[in-house]
Amino acid sequence: MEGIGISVMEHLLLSQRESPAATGQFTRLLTELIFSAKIIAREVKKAGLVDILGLTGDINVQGEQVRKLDDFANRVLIYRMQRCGVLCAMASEENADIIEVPEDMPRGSYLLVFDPLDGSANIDVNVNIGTIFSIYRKVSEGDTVRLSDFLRTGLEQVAAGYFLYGPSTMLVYSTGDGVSGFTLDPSVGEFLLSHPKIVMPERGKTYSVNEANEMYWDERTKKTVAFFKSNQNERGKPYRARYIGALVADFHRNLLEGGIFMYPADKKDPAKPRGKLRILCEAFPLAFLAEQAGGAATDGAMRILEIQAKTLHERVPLFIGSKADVETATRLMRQI
Ligand code: AFP
Repeated sequence: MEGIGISVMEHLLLSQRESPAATGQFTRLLTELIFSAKIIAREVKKAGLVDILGLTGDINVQGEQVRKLDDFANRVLIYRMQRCGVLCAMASEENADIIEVPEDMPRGSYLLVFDPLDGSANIDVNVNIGTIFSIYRKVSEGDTVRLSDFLRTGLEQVAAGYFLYGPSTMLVYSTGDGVSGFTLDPSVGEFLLSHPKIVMPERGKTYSVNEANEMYWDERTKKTVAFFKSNQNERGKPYRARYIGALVADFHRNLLEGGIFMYPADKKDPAKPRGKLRILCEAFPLAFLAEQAGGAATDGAMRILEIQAKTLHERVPLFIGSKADVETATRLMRQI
């Protein structure tokens, strides 16, 4: 019926019915995640009107200044998700260690990894930000949750997605059967299916990279970025540069319109060349979505999803987006 879309709940229940082994636990998890995101979206919308902008004065595990909204989003997610009854532990970009669901609360077998507010440096200037999440099943035996339960390959994700707080609030997620996008209808407070079966264009027209880092790049990286600057896309036009500085927003644009996002390794710390983005809470979930939408993601040499995470806050170089563009970048990065 016109004007009444498919709600995310209806979508979830339909998928649940299609998999006979489903117990409803995953639906419960996502329902609580959606509720948390609605609370975060409500607060984001008030930014500028209430005292939620600026810094808390703390430094997080990444060595970055914590912003008030970052801290708020992190606390909402931990508080709500601990109570959903189907998780045994979580890992947040903001917390040094894993967060176990307390023993006096109902526990399940799922694990949740999240970046509570990606792109949080954009908060104070009213530019898009988002919450990225990734879901796994516990693999170790017994009740104790081990660090090894989180140190997996991206291929083991059960689901991944993000909430984007922009002009409209969106949920984009995949359970391994394609990617669906939902837009929050604020008048009824429901996410409605707005982007069914998202397919990333094979080649894009946009490249996104922080070119101010060029002085820290090696020759291969400089050549790879130069390729996108000087070459033509499939429409015979030069690629255009777009960089928001919030991975989730840059990724979302490229997911819908095609293109490549690059955050290569750099030598800002000359002793330790490395990428900036976190493998567990940024690279794995977005690589999962990219592949599910027909795109690709590598670290410049290897498929992101095949990498074995070694630490909770490990960082990785990232080349992600339209398949042909990522293949080109990976080929150029492999050349000596
Ligand atoms: P924050 O979540 O700390 O703002 O970091 C954002 C981010 O991890 C990612 O979303 C951006 O793409 C990237 O950093 C931007 O980094 P640069 O400012 O170094 O370009």
